[in-house]
Amino acid sequence: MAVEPNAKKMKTEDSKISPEHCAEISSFAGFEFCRLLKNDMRSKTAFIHSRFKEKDAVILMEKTAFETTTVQELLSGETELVETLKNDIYSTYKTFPDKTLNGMKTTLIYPATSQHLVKYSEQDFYVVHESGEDYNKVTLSYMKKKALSNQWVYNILNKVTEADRIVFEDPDPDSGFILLPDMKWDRKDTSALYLQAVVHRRDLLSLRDLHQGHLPLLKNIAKKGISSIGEKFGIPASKIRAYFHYLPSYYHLHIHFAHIKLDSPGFEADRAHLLTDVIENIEMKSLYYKEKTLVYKVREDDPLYTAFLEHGCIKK
Ligand code: G7M
Repeated sequence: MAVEPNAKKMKTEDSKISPEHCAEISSFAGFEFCRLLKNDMRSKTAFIHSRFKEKDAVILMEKTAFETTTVQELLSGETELVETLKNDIYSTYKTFPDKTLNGMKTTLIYPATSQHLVKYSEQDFYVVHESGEDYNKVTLSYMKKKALSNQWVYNILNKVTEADRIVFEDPDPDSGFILLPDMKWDRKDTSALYLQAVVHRRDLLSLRDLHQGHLPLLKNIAKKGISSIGEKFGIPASKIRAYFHYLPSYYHLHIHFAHIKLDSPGFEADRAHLLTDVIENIEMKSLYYKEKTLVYKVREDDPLYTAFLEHGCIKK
């Protein structure tokens, strides 16, 4: 794993890199297979529980989309074809291109916590109708107790990691943010562009915390996020959707910016809230997101599901 050269010099509590992340990993030597957590046929991703140096790891291996620039190279004598069917003018083949044209994307989470193992396992989901009161009584304490670490967010904000990937920054402590590629984007195909704007301020956990006092922040992100995507990638506002997730996976306010062509993960009706809608809703009613019943799905093995069940928010 590559680490920023000055990473180890950073001393502040919220800008550290764990020692495990300082090691370069260039193969799976030493990784032990534990079990397949999930095999997602749609995204062609395998989620694997592994052990490395006596600690848990989660590995996401994803078959990636073709690159327009290298497709031509596939049609060469180096590409081996093994016939699997032939009928009249139709035939199918297992295809084995050169390894440089056949890479997969791997995401490694190491050391992984039990929450990561839960997050990436196959599970049943249930629909929750979370009122403002449910949020205060149930969700908020869950967020505080069970939150995944925001360390990676603070590393970005402190320029400890991913500094070379920043697309745009407004450093203002109240209305500023950093716009950078989401870890899910390979940064090659701009029609699959997927960025996120991470706000500098640290007091906002999610959409639920927003009110009219945050309109300058939201409008600033909407305006500068879109204009910097136009300048850097030549993509117009009409091709971009900007949205929050509710619930998000990390409780530090961030907004997703995705190309309209991207079949974005988490763009379902029970997860995505468009930035423009959020701005308008707050303009009409400052406490809109404090009071609104928000509908989303929770996993059966998530402690939030049990908490909601006990609180009577889930109809079985
Ligand atoms: O669901 P939620 O709105 O919380 O989305 C969080 C997003 O953060 C996901 O789309 C992740 O792919 C992205 N993400 C997670 N991590 C740990 C990182 C990271 O270390 N760097 C970047 N650039 N994105 C990340």
